[in-house]
Amino acid sequence: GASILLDEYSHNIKIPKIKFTKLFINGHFLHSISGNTFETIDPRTEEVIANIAEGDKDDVDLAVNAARQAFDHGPWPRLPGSERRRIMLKFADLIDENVEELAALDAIDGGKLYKMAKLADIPGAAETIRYFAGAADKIHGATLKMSRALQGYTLREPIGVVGHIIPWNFPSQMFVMKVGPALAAGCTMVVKPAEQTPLSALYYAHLAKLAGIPDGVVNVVTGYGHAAGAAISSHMDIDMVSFTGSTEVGRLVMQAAAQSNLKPVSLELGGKSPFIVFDDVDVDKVADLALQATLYNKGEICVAGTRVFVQEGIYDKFLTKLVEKAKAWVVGDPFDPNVHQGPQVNKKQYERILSFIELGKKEGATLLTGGKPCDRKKGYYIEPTIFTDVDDDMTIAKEEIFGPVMSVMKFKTVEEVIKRANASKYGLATGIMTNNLNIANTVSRSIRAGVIWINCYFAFDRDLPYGGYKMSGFGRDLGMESLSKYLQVKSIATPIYDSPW
Ligand code: TXE
Repeated sequence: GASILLDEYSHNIKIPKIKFTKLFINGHFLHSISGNTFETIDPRTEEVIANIAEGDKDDVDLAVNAARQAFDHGPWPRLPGSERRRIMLKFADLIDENVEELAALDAIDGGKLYKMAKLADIPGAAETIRYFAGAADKIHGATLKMSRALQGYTLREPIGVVGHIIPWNFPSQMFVMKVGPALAAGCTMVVKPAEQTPLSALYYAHLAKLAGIPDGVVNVVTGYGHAAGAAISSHMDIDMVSFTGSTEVGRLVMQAAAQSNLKPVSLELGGKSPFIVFDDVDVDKVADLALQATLYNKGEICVAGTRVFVQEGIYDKFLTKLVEKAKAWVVGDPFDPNVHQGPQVNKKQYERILSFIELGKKEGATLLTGGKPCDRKKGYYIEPTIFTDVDDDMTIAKEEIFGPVMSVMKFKTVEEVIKRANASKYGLATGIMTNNLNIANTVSRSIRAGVIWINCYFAFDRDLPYGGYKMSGFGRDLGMESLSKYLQVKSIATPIYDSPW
């Protein structure tokens, strides 16, 4: 593995040598069959971190074959749930034991704040595995029919070999929120991490093996979407695909599933979530929250609340606060503990965001603050950017930018804002800021979105199911709800001949 150049902040933090760069198939790290590799880049420095095995269709076939064998003949789906739980709890402990190394991997690979990864992402990943470990021995069917003539019940069986295709914005969280419930259900799987952030997924594969998860149960094929990803979604021997990523690729995944073996898919896609501020709120506090809702994880989060609707009574005051706070927001090296925002994940995203900013200006929105790259020699850093005078039909108000860019709009009435908030092809999340219970109840029930946050934002909890309406996709991650997509329901009926009742 390559070693990482230390920068001015990293001297206190042990940046790990990259240990795992190959595909993980049937319990072994393997070169890709083609021998090809791709570079994973440090978005702080634009330098190569490591060369990673580039898996394609042949490697996916190998991995699916291993997962198939492990499902059809291996112990994992047949173990008592309590045994799967025990092994998963060990896996979670190993994640905790390696928190610093995993946090550093996500920070160099994706530009995530090291401090956040260490305090939230990685311990949260371990906790998500524990949550689903606790479910492993509580997967029950139901008793449905008890009559003199018929007795019936359902079994919930693992769906089989699962393909997980995941994005780069939360490499650790995405990995465990897909793998955790599938493991608990007794499935075997092939995971394709995003090509931008392959490092931690390979590390998790190594920890899964150490924990005692049998070979072939968790396979990781690194590589590009059009090759490895497409091979998963069109595979005849994969029983289900769980995808998180762009709406565009979600459509391709669904098409490939339809054209191959009609495997069910779950899609967690893009969003353009409204953040609605009514004029009874504490402006200072809510301006802080609004800024977080746009800028957290550099705006690379599908539930970002970037359509900020502000009621007219506090509009001017709110804008003043927003600008003040945006100016105090620190962009810089994600290993620096004082930094709020690191670099965007790669050059493509960085350029895409900047082109949206240009479009915003061209379409006539007013640039209140930010709007350009940060003044740094290297790295994909963009200033926190706020637009006002944004019309609902401008591109920046409609399309997911996936960067630190907020659009602020003014509104008058509850009815008006419900209508405008719902006027989107997406329906992922919504923030409602008000102390008026009636308004909070009315708006939360009127918005067509999968997640509603009242007087909070990004209030994630692994017990709360998570997913979209409309073109934000379907199916849910997290929560006990997410288990069901990895399970089949089988109805069993038997006649009763001599019932005394
Ligand atoms: O996503 P892709 P990209 C949105 C966000 C972002 C935009 C583009 O707006 O700016 O998407 O990002 C794999 N068959 N989100 O291009 O391509 C790919 O390798 C099968 C929102 O990075 O959708 C990766 O593993 N798989 C989102 C995964 O799909 C394919 C998070 C996601 O990448 C494939 C990320 C194909 N043909 C981006 N092509 C969210 N919902 O959080 C690519 N992939």
